[in-house]
Amino acid sequence: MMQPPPMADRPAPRELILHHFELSPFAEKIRLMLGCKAARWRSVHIPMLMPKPDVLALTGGYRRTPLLQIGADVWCDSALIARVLDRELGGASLFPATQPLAAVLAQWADWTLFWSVIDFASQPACLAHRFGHLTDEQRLAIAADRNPFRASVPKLTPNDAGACLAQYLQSLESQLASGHECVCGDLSIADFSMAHVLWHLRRAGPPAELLLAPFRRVLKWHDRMLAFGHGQAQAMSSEQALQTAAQAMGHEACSVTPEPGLTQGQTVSVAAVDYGHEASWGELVGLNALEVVIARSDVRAGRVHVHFPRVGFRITPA
Ligand SMILES: N[C@@H](CCC(=O)N[C@@H](CS)C(=O)NCC(=O)O)C(=O)O
Repeated sequence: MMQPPPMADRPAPRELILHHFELSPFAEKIRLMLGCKAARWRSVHIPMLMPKPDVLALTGGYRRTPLLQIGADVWCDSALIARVLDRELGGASLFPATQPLAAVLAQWADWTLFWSVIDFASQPACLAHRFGHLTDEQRLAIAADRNPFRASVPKLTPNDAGACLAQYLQSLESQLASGHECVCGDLSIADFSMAHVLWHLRRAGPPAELLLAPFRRVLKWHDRMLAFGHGQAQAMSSEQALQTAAQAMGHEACSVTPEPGLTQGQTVSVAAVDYGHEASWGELVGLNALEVVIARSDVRAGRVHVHFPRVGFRITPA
C-alpha cells in the first residue's frame, strides 16, 4: 500500500532543523520523507559550494548535504537522518522488520544508481539543460568544487551509464509489474532512495526523458512518491540554527560499545570513505551498530554531538 503511514499517538515532535539546498537529491530524499510523515520542520538553506562556515561550525569538517539538527545534536548523511526521522516522527516504519533488505537496497540506490545517473547526466545535452542559464564563471566554480569532491568515485561514460540505467529501470519496471505498488512491497526507505535519484534524473532534460519514457510503471510510481510533497517547512537562518545549538539543554543519550582500539572519551576523526572525505574531529561519546557520535566544541554552536552512520565512515584514533 502506498499510503502515508498513520501517525501514532505520541508526544509532539521536537524541532527538526534540516540544513539543505533545493537542488540536492539526498536532501530531496529527506524532504519527501518529511512530506510522507506530514512533518513540520525548519529549513536552513546551505550554500551549494564551499565555503560553508556555518555547516562546519556544526560538524567540525564534514561538508556534505543534508544535515539534520535537533538542539545540539547533528546527524550527518541521509541514511542515518532517515532512521532518526523514522523514529522521531513515528507512524508505520519505513524500515519495516518484514523487509530487512530495504535498507540494503537503499544503499545500492544511494551509491550505484546515484552515480549512474550523475554520469549519464554529464553528457552535453543534459549539462546544457541543467546549467545552460549559468555564466561560464559559475559553471567553472561548480566544476572546481565538485571535481575534487567526487575524484575518488569511479567514472562511467554517459553511454555506459545509460546502459546500466536501462537495466536498472527495467528491473524496477518488472518489480512494479508483478503487483507491487512499492519497490519492496510495502513503502520503505528503498522507495525514498530510488525516488531521490530518479528525481535528479527527471530534471536532466531530453536525454533523460527519452531514457525513462518506456518505463511507464516506474514513472507512475515516481509521481506517487513526489506527491508526498515536503511537509510544512518554515525558514530559519543558519545563525538562528547555531544559536539553537548553543542554547540547547543537553544531548541525545548515547554510549560507547567498545570496538578494538576504540573507547569512550578518546579523540578520534570520522570521515566518509566513499567521497567528500573531509574529517570531523572530536571526543568519542557514542558507538553502536548504527552510528558513531563525537562531541566537539565551537565558539558559536557550543558543545555539539555530531552523529555519523557506522557504515561507510572511517573512525581513526588521534
Ligand atoms: N551519502 C551522503 C551523500 C550526500 C551527498 O553526496 N550530498 C551532495 C549533495 S546531494 C553533496 O554533499 N554535495 C557537496 C556539497 O553539498 O557540498 C548522504 O546520503 O547524505
